[in-house]
Amino acid sequence: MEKKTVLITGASSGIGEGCARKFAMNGHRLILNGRNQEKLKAVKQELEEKYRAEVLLLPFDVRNREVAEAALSALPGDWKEIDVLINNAGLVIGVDKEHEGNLDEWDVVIDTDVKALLAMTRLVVPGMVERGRGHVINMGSIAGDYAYPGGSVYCACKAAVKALSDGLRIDLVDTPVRVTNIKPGLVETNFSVVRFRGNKEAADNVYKGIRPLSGDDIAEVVYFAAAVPQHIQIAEVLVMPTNQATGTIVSRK
Ligand code: 8X3
Repeated sequence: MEKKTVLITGASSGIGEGCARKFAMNGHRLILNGRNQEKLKAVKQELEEKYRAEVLLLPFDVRNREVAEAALSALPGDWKEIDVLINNAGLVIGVDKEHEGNLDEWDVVIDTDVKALLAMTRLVVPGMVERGRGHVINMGSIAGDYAYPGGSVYCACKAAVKALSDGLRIDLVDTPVRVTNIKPGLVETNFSVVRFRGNKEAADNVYKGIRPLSGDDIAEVVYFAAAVPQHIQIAEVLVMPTNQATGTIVSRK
């Protein structure tokens, strides 16, 4: 694949960081977004030192639409010409029942997982259409395929990511711009720590007795989708550990 400019949201850890590493080691240049400036700087330093990658940091909260717009329009020169947008930033807070949870926390989840993904798409894709090249890779989830206990709002958000991906693919059908929805199952990242509001033990239990995927594993799939020849559009990929069968059926030894 020729050198691409790749914007990754939520790139300071987990799947986003894995994607940053995979694209960097293959010679692409990166625009890394995230809220944690210190972590982003550490990722940038690693990628520059190990892979001599060109890395630009765009630290902002994706929920802040004005800041996102200003940051993107202030990108220098041809850095504005984003070839691959990886809408990865996402989270869930809590495992509460739909009729019992905290609406303010769910606002944060919906604003990040759905509205910010849509805003980034709205800001970046017109340029792709104009230039006649581009690829939007959304981080969906197995959670978007069907709801599971304790996951109502998160599952709804990831179902929305699937619909937004399918809708965008329809809207772009007469352009060369591709749209991919990646749907991971169990991936061991900070995601579960946030889900369990910082309870590391509860988070660790999610991955007990099973070898979960890593952010780097998902990055392999993301990279594959980006690297296949232009006439191939990987529309969706559901990827989970070998000992996971569905969102709720997991074999633990
Ligand atoms: C997160 C994966 O298995 O917690 O998107 O739904 S899971």
